[in-house]
Amino acid sequence: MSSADNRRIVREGRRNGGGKEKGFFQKVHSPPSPLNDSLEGEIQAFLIDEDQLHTYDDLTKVNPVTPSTVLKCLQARYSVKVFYTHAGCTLVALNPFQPIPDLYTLDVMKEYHGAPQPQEFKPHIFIVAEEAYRNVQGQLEPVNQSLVVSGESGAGKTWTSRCLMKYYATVAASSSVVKSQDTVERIERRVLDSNPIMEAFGNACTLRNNNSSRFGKYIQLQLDRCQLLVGASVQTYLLEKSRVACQLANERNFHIFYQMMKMATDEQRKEWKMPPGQCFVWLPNSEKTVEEDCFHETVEAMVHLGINTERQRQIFRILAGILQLGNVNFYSSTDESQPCNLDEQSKDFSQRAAELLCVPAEELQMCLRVRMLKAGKQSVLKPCSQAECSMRRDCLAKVIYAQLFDWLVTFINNSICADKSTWCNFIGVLDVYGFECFQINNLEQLCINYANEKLQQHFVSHYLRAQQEEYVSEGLEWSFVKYQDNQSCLDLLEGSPVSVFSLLNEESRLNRVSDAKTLRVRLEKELCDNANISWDKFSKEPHFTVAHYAGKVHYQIQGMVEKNKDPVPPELSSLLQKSDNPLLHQIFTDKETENPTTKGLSKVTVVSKFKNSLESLMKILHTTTPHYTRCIKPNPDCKPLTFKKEEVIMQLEACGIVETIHISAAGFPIRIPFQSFMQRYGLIAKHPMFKSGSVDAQAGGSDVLRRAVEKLLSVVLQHKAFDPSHNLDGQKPNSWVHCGRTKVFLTQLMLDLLEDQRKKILSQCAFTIQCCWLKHR
Ligand code: AD9
Ligand code: MG
Repeated sequence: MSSADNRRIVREGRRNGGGKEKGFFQKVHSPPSPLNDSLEGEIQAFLIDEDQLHTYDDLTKVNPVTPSTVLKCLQARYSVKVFYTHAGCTLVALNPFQPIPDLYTLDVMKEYHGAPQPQEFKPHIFIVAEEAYRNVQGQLEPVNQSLVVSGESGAGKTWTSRCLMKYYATVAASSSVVKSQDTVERIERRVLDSNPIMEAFGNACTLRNNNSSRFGKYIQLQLDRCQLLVGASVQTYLLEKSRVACQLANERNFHIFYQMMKMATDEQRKEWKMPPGQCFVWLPNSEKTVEEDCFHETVEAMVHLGINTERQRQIFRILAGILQLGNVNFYSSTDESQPCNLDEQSKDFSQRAAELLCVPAEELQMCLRVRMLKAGKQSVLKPCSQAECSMRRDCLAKVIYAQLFDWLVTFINNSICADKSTWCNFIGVLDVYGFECFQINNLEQLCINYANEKLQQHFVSHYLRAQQEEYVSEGLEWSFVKYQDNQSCLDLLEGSPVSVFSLLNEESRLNRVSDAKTLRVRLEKELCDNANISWDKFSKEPHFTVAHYAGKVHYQIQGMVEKNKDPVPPELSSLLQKSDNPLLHQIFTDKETENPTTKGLSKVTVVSKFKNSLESLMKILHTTTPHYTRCIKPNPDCKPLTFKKEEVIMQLEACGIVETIHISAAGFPIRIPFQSFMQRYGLIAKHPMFKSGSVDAQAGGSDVLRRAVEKLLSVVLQHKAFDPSHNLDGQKPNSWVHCGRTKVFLTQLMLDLLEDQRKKILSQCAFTIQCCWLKHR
């Protein structure tokens, strides 16, 4: 347990709903039923009233807790348009796939924010938001919070993240304004406006989701001493830049290109060299209309963030230049010593690309077709094959786009980040790409699924394992609830000394023409002991299969090493540095200055960079109090209000929701170290009501402290906290509270009781002081 954990009351989750419902609060030690049980059969044996299923707002109240009973309950709620349900420490959010009026209005926000006990309201993402917000102040010391939103592609993570940001921008709105060259904006406006920009540049229409995030994002909302929002910072993870130059059938490029194409004025079209009717190879499926094709919203957000008109012009010219590049084709020359040819059309497109990117046209054509080889001090020019030319063209587009995206993120950060002296705590919102399993998966999916494994591990280790291990180490009677640990999958992917990543990196560093078969053989030979990897012996393509926590994924090996090296030919970098487009010039010059040794050719592999950035993220997450929201996609076709049992149960199973419910239902969500407990509640012991009690609030030494805590608790419980209206429902007090070796473990109900009492005593004291003061005046 980290030291941060010892400083605070650890709210492992929301209130333990099971504790309130008579007859439902019980320790459930039986392991969850296997998935392949007959669903209908189990549902027959359901012990709770089926007509009332939709009223169960916490799955810990369901009895028995099995995948099928949980499923049935969620389905009943979905059918009456109830989309949020608590599952102990986790909030389950079902995607309605249609706007729900009145669910996220300003009034609803105010209601949850203003409520003394928002947990008593209907489950909602705003409860999670509010709990994190109140937790920042903590009962002892302020603690940073993280809202971890997970789920598969299209489940609703980005939507949920936006709701959370809107909530804080509303309830924590400060009056601070930020100025930049041309604009003065309120900070909340700017923070919210970072979304449409990042989504325009980083999201795309995929087979799973019309607005799929193709990058990961962790946004820290910075709060000042008064808990007002004074700024934010964004960290992004691995943009899927390959999409710029290659889109799967029925998928699209990033939204921003379609926004430009569809919404440009005649004047802009002229400037961007996009005559009406012009087809661009890199803009497939442009006839498809999605809500996100909203150019003016992107431009408006740019203005609010302080991107002035000239900068916008530079950005759009770069993007238009990329599109022109995609229409350039190469044809092998009959004479191998000569560079590939361009037909007339391709010459035109490369000419336009050069004009838009503000680089010399001749030089651009040369860089795409001829490679410079260094032999000692001499340089030799070597014509590239047709395939190599296409690769260089794609590489140029990808590197420009990725650098432009990074520049935008840096700009956004400069525009919204508060000065360190003005904020003291943060609430982080994590929205990463969901688990992906396509017919063909490559390095991109390997990284995305690895990120999801890391998050699942964070959840498992923070909640499922840590909570149970702590019960045992603190001497509580506890039977372990089994859960699926994904450590061996992570060992396979990132472990040492040998793992998929280490072998991939070794192959990438060896400067030889990458051979998929060699990597395939090495993986099989060196990782055969790990049960999470397998191979289909009859497959023609070299591949490997990983058993992820969320399912098996087949990864194609062809091209993986090259993608991992992600080389940028130095000729291309130097060409871009010469650009007369000030933005392009700046981003490539800055890049070179940052990393002078690599001379434009990044030596750090993609997986190493990604692994490092995820490790930093995990470190941050471990220092914060996490709140988990599991988004569920109720059907694969994104159809409104359609609930497919098979689809949902797979997701519930994959994220271990049943185990979570078992542990939450039987556990004590709040733990407080003895010392902190006495500091906060010791004053209750001094109340005249406890005349007989000689509890020493300042007691020291762990045994003495423990006895003091026990005594305090027993008197509080004996007096039912002085208030006969506190109905204990005949429950034994020890189902509310347990003293461990170093900490007190409480249900939410017990904490509420203590808090009520403390408040009463404090107000009595204030009243007495006021009376004395008036008397002596
Ligand atoms: V991915 O991993 O980025 O591909 P997400 O982020 O999980 O995915 P997203 O938030 O983009 O999914 O949600 C997909 C679509 O579902 C949205 O575009 C909305 O049309 C729809 N959605 C999601 N949540 C809600 C909601 N609470 N109410 C209404 C919703 N519609
Ligand atoms: Mg998303």
